[in-house]
Amino acid sequence: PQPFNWEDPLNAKSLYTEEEVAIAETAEAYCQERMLPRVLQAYRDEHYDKKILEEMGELGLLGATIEGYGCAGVSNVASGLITKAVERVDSGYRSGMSVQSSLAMGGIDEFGTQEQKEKFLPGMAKGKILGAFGLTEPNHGSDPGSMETTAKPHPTKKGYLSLSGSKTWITNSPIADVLLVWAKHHETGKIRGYLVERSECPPGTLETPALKNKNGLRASLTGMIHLDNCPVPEAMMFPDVEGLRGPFTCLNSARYGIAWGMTGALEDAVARTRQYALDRKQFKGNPIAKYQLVQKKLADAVTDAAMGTLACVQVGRLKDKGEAAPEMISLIKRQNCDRALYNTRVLQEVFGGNAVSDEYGIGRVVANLFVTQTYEGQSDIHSLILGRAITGIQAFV
Ligand code: TGC
Ligand code: FAD
Repeated sequence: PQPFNWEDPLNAKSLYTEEEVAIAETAEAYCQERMLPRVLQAYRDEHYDKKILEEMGELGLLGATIEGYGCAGVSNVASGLITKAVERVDSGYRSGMSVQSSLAMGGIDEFGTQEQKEKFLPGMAKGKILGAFGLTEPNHGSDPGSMETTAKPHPTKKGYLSLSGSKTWITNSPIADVLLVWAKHHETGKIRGYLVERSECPPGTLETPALKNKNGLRASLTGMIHLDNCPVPEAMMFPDVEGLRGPFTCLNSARYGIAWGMTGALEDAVARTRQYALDRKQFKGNPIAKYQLVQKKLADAVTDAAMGTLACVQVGRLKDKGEAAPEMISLIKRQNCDRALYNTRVLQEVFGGNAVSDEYGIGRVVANLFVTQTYEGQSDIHSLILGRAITGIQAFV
């Protein structure tokens, strides 16, 4: 029989191309050697080092599936493997990357004019221009279709629209150079996408305060976006896309990435727990890894990580062919987030009192995974998306 590898139990690696393996190795080396040593202090200080995006840009890891504009143009599986490597270190670092790559760059690539693409994408690919994605509002999270932010003709500036409203819980907003804001257009009442450039906004028209004292995702920067009659050139509106199809198309890629990221976070928790259980001795000098209840916890987590990875590979291959239904992405986002959160909460028990010390990392992973289960569609919302597809009846309202 073939030997069993607990780190890749179903031999997912056999499904990757040589190029995908090489990309994964580059990403893993960067993440383990240069990101991991920073994360404990960053999490304590609630600090996000924006140089990380520049470093990722130098390695070609940003907007990696985009063709042209200095982007690598790799497969969806390769991009998933990058995401997995980053989230193995911390969900906050993956969050910063997802917003840059999938939500902001992805939106511009999919819906932007040629001028918008040329203006932003090359700098964003290098991590020199930072992006944010403003959909959620204080009163409208799961139901973004009810948003209140509006775009009206600017009262004094010809050729400009005036954006007003507030967005909240926006990753990277305090440091973003370009903010992709979704707002209702005055003529049609339909949601449109607008690229708000910080450097072009007169004082007082754009504020992006940070949201501090988070108890999860502390190594990522989160803030608000306040727009007060902010002038935005009409040329900075996405020309064609109307309605929720715009933001949700961007979310399809980001949600797909989170599903991959979950397998990295869970594998990291498994590796930490396995080592701890082998080292820690209780009752007659036995390592706690000897006890069946501890072994079951590891077996459950390893199984979910392995199956979650295979599901991501399948959806990634379909995505490359343009054959991935959005509900498939809801399925893997929900499943991988729920199983990662469940399993890490159980694995945390193996650390006993030491779980409470941040040095062991497991508490950070659990706190982060609550957020990943919540953003980009809370798991129950994805249940309803799937329920609608199964029954033909929508249960949101
Ligand atoms: P619904 O009637 O379902 O759809 C409205 C229009 O949108 C189209 N559509 C999609 N298009 C592409 N991809 C998808 N996945 C799509 N889902 C829907 C749909 O075809 C329709 O088009 P049209 O042309 O007919 O108008 O809209 P609804 O209002 O009933 O939606 C309900 C629901 C619950 C599905 C939706 O609102 C939802 O998914 N809510 C969750 C909100 C969410 O995910 N927010 C994410 C904010 S961004 C974020 O969290 C970033 S975190 C980043 C990080 O730090 O990593
Ligand atoms: P609510 O919509 O108020 O939901 C609260 C609870 O009610 C949830 O459990 C939900 O499932 C449940 N619920 C709601 N409606 C129903 C229903 N019809 N049936 C059953 N249950 C229901 N947003 C952005 O736009 N850009 C970002 O970059 C971004 N980054 C984020 C970073 C962080 C750290 C966090 C925490 C959030 C971020 N978000 C971002 C926002 C995120 O997408 C929202 O928090 C999420 O969509 C949920 O919205 P809400 O918080 O308003 O919760």
